[in-house]
Order: sequence, then structure tokens, then C-alpha cells
Amino acid sequence: MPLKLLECDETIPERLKHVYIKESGEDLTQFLPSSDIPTIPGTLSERGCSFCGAKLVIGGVLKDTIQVIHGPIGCSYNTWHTKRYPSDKDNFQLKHVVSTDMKEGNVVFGGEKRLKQSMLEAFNAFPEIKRMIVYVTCATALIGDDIKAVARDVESELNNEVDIFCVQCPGFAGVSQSKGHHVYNIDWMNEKVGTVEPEISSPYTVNFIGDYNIQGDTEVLEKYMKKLGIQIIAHFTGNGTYDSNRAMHRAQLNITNCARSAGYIANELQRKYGIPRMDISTWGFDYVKEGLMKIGIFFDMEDKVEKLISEEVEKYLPKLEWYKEKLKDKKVCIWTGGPRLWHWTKTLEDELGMKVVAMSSKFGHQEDFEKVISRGSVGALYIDDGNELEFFEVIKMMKPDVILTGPRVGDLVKKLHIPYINGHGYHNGPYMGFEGCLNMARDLYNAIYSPVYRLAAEDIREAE
Ligand code: CFM
Repeated sequence: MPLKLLECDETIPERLKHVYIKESGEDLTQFLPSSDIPTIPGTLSERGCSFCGAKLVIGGVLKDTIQVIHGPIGCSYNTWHTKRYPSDKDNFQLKHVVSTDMKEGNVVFGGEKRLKQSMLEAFNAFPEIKRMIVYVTCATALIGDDIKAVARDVESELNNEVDIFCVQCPGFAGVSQSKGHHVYNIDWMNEKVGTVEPEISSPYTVNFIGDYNIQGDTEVLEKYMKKLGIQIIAHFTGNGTYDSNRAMHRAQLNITNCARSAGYIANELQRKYGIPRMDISTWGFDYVKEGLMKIGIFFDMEDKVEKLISEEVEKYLPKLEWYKEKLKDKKVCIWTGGPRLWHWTKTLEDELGMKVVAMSSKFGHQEDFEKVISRGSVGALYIDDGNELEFFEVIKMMKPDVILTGPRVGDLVKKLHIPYINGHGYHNGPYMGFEGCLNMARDLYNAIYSPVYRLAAEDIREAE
């Protein structure tokens, strides 16, 4: 029986269903950790809110769109500062966010007037920007503010020169941020896709779905597509524009990277427009090669792809070998949202020689656990919706050399003098593509070998 009750969970035995250790010969149809269900009372969940899933992960990445958050001021700050997705539009999306700053009086008497005023002010403040996304939050959903009606009103007041998308996904919707991905995908599909016609400049066209240009990831993929002569109609949503996302219906192929946050729109585009969905992984040499080759086969351009791969591999593989030597047998944990577990586990093991000893997912669904457990090694531990005490216990059990996780848990493990790498926003990315794999290896090497964590554990006065 591969489920495991950790010692710290003695008083919440329901956590048993959420912790799994892979045993040899396990049949995933018999056991999987429970996931995508409500957090158990008594555990301090790390999960995010659904509004954040829509805003921070997907909508907020668009580079030419004003983001209006209709709610208390904290909803803006807490969905803004941690994610690093640059753009070639002077990073407009990283610099500005608009909040309606709802106060008690607005909650009592309604916030629609305030919202309308904020939206008009925002368009006025950024006259060159004609696109906007408005998000409802817990407070404004509960009082029933009709953000769609306000948006139509603002559009007509501005002579329909602007276009506004409304995201109606308050923080309490669903069991985690995953619901926010879903709502954004489906509503965008239903309301915006098909409303703009793109300029087609190549016989080969794709959408890149579910890559968010974390520290330049998208630029690496764009470089490959450019070399192959493939036009990217839309990035959903890394370095993407609002209007390119309205034109997604014209691509011949949907290349899906983050299947968790954006598989929904890929499925809808397939259903409604017949565009095939192709899932690829873009971290690690083997996956990138495989992904590019799948694209090459689809467009009947295998020769071109082979040439691209051999050029890139020649450039970066020798350097990777050096890191592989240093990273061999180092133990690593991956504690992120969900998909990065299955994107990364084999790459870290097969290509960098590391041992992935524990993985934790905040909001992965059953399919994410199927993927990661089938790719992971025997003896690795998997947690759904992990909490701090569990993390500390896992650290004691597994003694990792480095942990890929977010800044919050990262700060906790730093106190134990264990290095962490930002598995969400990266340390020094991009991490996608061949060059990205090298960056990731370098960051892991630097983290493990830097003396700073050891020194931080010492009383340096002794050395004086
Ligand atoms: Fe997809 Fe993402 Fe992830 Fe994700 Fe996220 Fe993220 Fe993540 Mo942080 S979209 S599911 S909601 S790959 S923000 S860029 S790193 S938890 S594993």
C-alpha cells in the first residue's frame, strides 16, 4: 500500500490519502494520492485562490492590456509582484496594475460606480492602451457587482474603441487556483476567440498554449519557430497580446506546454475549430528534441528540425556534461504547482544525473499525478496540497541537497540552511529549451556548491 501517513499528520489522519511513496510494480489504477479536492480542515494549505489563478498566471501576462482588479487593495499586490514574465513592450505588464481599492462603504453601497470611474481613469492614464481585463474578487462577487454591465457601459462611452474582458472568478471559486485557469480559458474561448482575424505570413501557423515567458522562456521557443519558418499566431499568454489571443482560431496546430493551466482552451479549439492539440514538454534536452521533432513531423519538415536540433545540441551539450558531473546523485525535491513535477522529474534524473526524492503539488489533478508517478523513480514521495510540517518531515526523511520551490517555502528551507531554487519564477532563466536546461543546471550547481548556506549556519564572529 503506497499511501503514507506522516508522523506530523497523526491528528489529521485524512492526510493519508494525499501522500504516496512509489513502490516497484505499483499499478496506478489502484492507488493515486487524492488531489483536486477541498483542503482538509486542520492542515495549513499552501494553495492559492482562484482569482489569482486567472490573474497572476494567465491574464496578467498579456503585455498590452490594462489589468483592473475590482476588490480590496491587497488582491492587487498579492497577485502582482512575485512572477517574472518580461515582455518586449517595455514590461508594461510588470509595472502597472489598477485596483478599485474597495472600502467598507463601497461594499455596503455597491462598487459599480467606483469600478466605472476606475476603468475610465485607467484608460485615460494609458491612452495608447485600448485593451483591458477586469477581475471580480471575493468582496465584489459577494455583493453582486455586475462587472460585465459596467464593462459594456465603458466600451460604449469610449465609442467602442476599447475592448474589455471580464473574469468572473472570485477567490472562493473551486478548491484551488486551478479553477481560475479553467474559468479564464473557457470564458476567453467563448467570448473573445474568433473576434479578430490575424495576418497570416507563413504556410505554417501555430498557437503556443500554456507558456508564460517566465524569464524569457517564450523568446527561446520563438527563436526556434523563427528558424523553422513557423508563424506563431498567439502565445497563450507569454509575451502575448490581447488581440493575438482573439485570433487563435486561425492556427493549424495548438502546441500545449502547460496542460494543467491551458489544456482547456486547446481542447475547445479542437472541438470548435478542429485544430489539433499537440502536448510537448519544453524543459530538458530530450523533451525539447522530441517536441520539436513532433512539430517537424506535423508540418513535414523533419530535415529542418534535425538541423536545428543538431546545431543547438552542439552548442550547449558539452557545457551540460560539466554540470552533470557535478550534479550526479545530488538529491532534489520539486515542490511547485503540479505540472512542473512531471515536466522536470525525468530531465533532472536522466539528463542531470540527480535523484528526485520528493515532489509536492499544490493543485495538480489526478492526471498530473498519473503523469508524474509514472515518470518518477521508485522510492520518491509525492504529496498533494502539502503543508509546512509535512515539508519539514520530508526534509528529515529524504535529506535533499536542493529544493525547487517558491519563495515562501524557500524562505522556510533557507532557515534549515538548505538551498532552494525558485521553481516558479526561476533564479536566472530562461529554463526552457536547450540553453534553458543549461541555465537550470548552472543554478542548481551554484545553489548546491555555494558556501553561503553553510556559512549562514555558522557564527562568523568565531572567524574574526
Ligand atoms: Fe502551469 Fe505555470 Fe505550473 Fe501553473 Fe503556477 Fe507557474 Fe507552477 Mo507557479 S501555469 S501549472 S499555476 S507551469 S505559477 S508558470 S510555476 S504553480 S507548476
